[in-house]
Amino acid sequence: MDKTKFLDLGKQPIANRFLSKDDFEDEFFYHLEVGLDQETMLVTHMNYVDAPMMFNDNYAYRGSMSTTMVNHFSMFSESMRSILKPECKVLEIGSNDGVFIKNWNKENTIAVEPCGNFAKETNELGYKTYSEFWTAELADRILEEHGTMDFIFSANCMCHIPDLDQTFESIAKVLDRDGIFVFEDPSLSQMICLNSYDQIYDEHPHIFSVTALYKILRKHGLHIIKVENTTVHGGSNRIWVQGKHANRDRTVTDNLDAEKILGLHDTSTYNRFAESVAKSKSDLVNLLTRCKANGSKVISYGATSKSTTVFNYCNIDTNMIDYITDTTPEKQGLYSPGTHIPVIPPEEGIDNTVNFAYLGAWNFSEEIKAKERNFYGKFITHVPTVRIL
Ligand code: DWN
Repeated sequence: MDKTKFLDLGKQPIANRFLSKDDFEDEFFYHLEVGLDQETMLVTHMNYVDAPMMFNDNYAYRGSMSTTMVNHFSMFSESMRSILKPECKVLEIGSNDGVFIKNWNKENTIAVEPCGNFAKETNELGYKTYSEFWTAELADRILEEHGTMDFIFSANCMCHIPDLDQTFESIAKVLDRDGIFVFEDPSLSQMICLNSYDQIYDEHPHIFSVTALYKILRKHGLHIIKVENTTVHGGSNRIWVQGKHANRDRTVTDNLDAEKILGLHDTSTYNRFAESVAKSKSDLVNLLTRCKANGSKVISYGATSKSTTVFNYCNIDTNMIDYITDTTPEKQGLYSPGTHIPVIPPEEGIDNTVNFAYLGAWNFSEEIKAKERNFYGKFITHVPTVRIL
């Protein structure tokens, strides 16, 4: 890959590794630099963090912690069942805590999840779950044990895998000739439009455009037949793929054209984005500094991988943010990666002493605002601009 660097997000930790005080001294950091692959137009890290450093038996991110995502996967499953035969064979790659496969029957559904703590949960639910990374060897084993798959699904996983060629080549092998492969990941267009640079962290080695995926998938005999632009996770694209030449609907050309108009083919777009990111940093630090100077209590809502990127890039620690609230048991009682802000349950941290809450989980702002309608303070966000809501 011939990559041209356009963004430097500085020294970053493992975004989802929440720590106890004893872990601070040996914490791992890497230099997060982002570039553009000149051949495929893929936006990707200049260097990748080794997968086992991020995905292991203590993985903290639990997909079912938001009703938004539970409903999102439930509605999508219902729509898929209406077009698939009842006995269709389903494979999910990156099944996390089962938030998607729980909508499918156990007999015809298998899953791949390298994080052992979650693979254990879905195996105990009765879903055959391979607790491994998706590789060509695993694909061959699945093909041998289960035959080809009618429906392969992957949410917030494909953009987590550095080697897309091996990944898509292996998927093409396991996908039935009449099968459908659907995956969804954050949209590069949305990141550029929302200035949501916090979509970039160790677990996201790539931020996908349809343009780049079209070029990469085609090398492996996979063809995009539909693109759905969804609002989840700060704006994602759901990509529908078939292994044979099939009639593609107009959403494919619409998205390819929209990306060209947005300037995703033009390196100056990425240089302007980097300038916007630098401005976002100074605006956020200035706002939080003013809040603290006025004696306000400022917290963060949602201990996200995204806010790990923001807090480490902007050097935001307990000097500006008193603590972070989060509903995930695996994160509570620990400290955030890199800048070591304590994480506590919302029921302990959201009260009338709080003047401002930075939206670490801004992608769930509607759900959060509905949940916290009695919140006395005000929310702060950085997307698309730094401001008090
Ligand atoms: O790609 C990924 C996405 C899907 O999830 C993973 N690599 C890592 C992770 O990224 P994230 O941590 O930025 O994701 P979320 O879904 O924005 O994280 C939301 C966090 O906020 C969770 O820890 C749960 C928490 N939360 C909360 O405390 N109160 C969420 C809601 C909706 C709430 O009301």
